[in-house]
Amino acid sequence: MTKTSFIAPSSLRQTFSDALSTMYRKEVPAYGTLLDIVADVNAGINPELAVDASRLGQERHGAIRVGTPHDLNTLSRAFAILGMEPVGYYDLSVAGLPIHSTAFRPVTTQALTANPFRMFTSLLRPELIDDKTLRSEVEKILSQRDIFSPNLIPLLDKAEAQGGLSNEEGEAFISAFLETFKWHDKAEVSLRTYEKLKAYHPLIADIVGFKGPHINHLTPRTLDIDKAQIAMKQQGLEAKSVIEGPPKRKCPILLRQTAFKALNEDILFENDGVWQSGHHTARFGEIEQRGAALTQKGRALYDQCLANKDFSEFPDDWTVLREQGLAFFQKTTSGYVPLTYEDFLPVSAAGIFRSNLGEDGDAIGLKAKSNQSAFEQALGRSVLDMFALYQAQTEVNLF
Ligand code: OOG
Ligand code: NI
Repeated sequence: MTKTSFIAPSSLRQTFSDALSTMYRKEVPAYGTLLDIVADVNAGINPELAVDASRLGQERHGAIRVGTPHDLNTLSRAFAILGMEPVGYYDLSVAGLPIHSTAFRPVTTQALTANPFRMFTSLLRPELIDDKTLRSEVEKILSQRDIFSPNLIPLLDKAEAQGGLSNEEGEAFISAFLETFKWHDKAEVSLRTYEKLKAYHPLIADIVGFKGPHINHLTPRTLDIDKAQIAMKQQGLEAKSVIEGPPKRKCPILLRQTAFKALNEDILFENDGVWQSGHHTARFGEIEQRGAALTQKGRALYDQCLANKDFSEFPDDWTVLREQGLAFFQKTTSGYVPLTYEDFLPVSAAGIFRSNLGEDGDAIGLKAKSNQSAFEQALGRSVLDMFALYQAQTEVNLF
């Protein structure tokens, strides 16, 4: 087969993102309501206000949590086929959560414009479980579980060996990969084991207790999160009271997010052939408003403002932001436009995790350090530096 007959990674990513959205809409009807609210709000706003309007309707991010280095490594290989690379290292142990994360996403302006789908992906750090008995139980359960469809691996090997996939192979790859993200209403562990995991931390029950890393939210991008949040409440979705990230501004920067509370869902647990019913809380709804990507200088100022809970020092004018080197801009025929922030914010992510793990999702006292090298070893490669990627984007002229 010649190289030209391979389906483009961006096209596979688009198909995957659409398929995941369709699946999640069926699984969580409130997600459909959220999409409608966001579409209405966006339609009522001048899209020129968007940092990048062309991609709006199809823009989503999802999140999953996996248990083993092998799982993360396979995900990294599979996302690469969709043109998604791991960007950034997020240490959630500082927030008392026994995980560390990255975001898989497209990295060039061209690929981002084609489809900007991203996946926030977290890996459990069992070494942070200080109860040794529980830790070995967790490791045993995880070692017996395969989160990937048997159809996926041969296609993945083939894609890597031949440098791409044909249309038909691409379709088979996507449907096999989609399996990994499905919801399972039957747990893989007994109710007793589930309760034990949950008592230690609900995040561990979520990662370890099921057949796979069900997608826990899929987030559309809105142009006005304040309006969308009001509409969420009007539609009876229990939105959180605070919006994570920077305050409302004339020139949006980074990322503002809000979520509705996770659903409490019915689950069946098996114990020696006897089924018991119980519940699990994992899936929630989230919306986000994306603004400009900040330079390292801009990010340092943002972090300082966040720590002081005072953003008055942060300029709110595009020209000033550009002249002071606080945000990234791209040159177009109509002048300079800010680059969209494509990544996540660890403080917001920690807040989102906490509010969606229910009342027991609080921090546990972790004597942890970040461990990017262990994460990268699991991943099988290093994560990319977001600032270098934004810099590279600014060097591409859009005309
Ligand atoms: C991921 C939470 C992080 C975001 O938007 O910051 C996230 C999770 O709950 O698994 O999605
Ligand atoms: Ni999210």
